[in-house]
Amino acid sequence: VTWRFALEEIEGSVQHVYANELKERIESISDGNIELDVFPYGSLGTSAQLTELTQDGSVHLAFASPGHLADTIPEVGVFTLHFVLSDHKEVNRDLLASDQLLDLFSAPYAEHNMKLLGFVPEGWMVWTANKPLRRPEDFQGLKIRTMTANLAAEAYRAYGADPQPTPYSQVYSDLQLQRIDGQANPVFAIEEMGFYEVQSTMTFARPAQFIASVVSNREWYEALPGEQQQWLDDALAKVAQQIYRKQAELNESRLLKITEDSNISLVRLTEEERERFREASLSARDTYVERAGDRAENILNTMLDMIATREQELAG
Ligand code: 6CS
Repeated sequence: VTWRFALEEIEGSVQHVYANELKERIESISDGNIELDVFPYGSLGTSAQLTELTQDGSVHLAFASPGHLADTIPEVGVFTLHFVLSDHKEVNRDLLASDQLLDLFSAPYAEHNMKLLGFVPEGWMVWTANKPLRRPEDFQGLKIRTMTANLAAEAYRAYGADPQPTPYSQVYSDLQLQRIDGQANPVFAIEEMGFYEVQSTMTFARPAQFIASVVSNREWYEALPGEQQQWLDDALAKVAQQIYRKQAELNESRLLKITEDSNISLVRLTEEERERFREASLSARDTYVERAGDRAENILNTMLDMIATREQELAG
């Protein structure tokens, strides 16, 4: 049999590394009886189209980014909000790997015919533009590209920006043609998509991590023979551990490449500067709760509690 796995990123990306690790494990444990075909971004359509292909079973496994998926599953919009995650690596890692978090989202995904298999952190979002973005005021009127879901725009609307929802594949040309002024993505993506070639400044504010969800078609997953489902679950758990380290390495090495290849300026915000963004970001939480409803409110509050509890444990 063949399992089809669709990515929202190109070859060499974090998602591609993840998919190749999964492929190796599945093909080896099944003695080659299962073949895992990986489709990098560009082969099957936009992120929103990949989600549709997963829902109708044309692809079995896929990545789905909250910033695109929130039009279908508003609850995942929580990952587009700023300053929700901790400044402590361990806290975020434990949160994203926890069954408690997966459980919170399993019903919303299942209602849309998807089985949520895991969350994959891919690194801090870094802002690029043709100027430094040190204060919320610097976003005033800025045409910042956001992922395509309505909710994804709200974090930037809170800073006074003029968000431009845009599919991933169109970002480079829109920057080049100056139809947009800036965008946000982890470092590895800024490098492999070439965004640094058409922007003057990278601003490091650590507002949010880029977090992707790994999903499968629900009926496909449920109909898998028991042994195959176990293989998949085991392989996913192992790859989840590997990818955490790999994404950190990739983000580091790609930053070196960017600075070697270009004269882009790197701006790192101070804690005081970050604090002003944090305050300005809070109104977007209200918008999220208003639009996404009670279940979303519970998700946000539970996440904030989990983070605070873990931070206290670490401090004490
Ligand atoms: O910005 C985006 O749309 C995309 N960014 C990354 C790093 N992965 C997939 C996502 O669709």
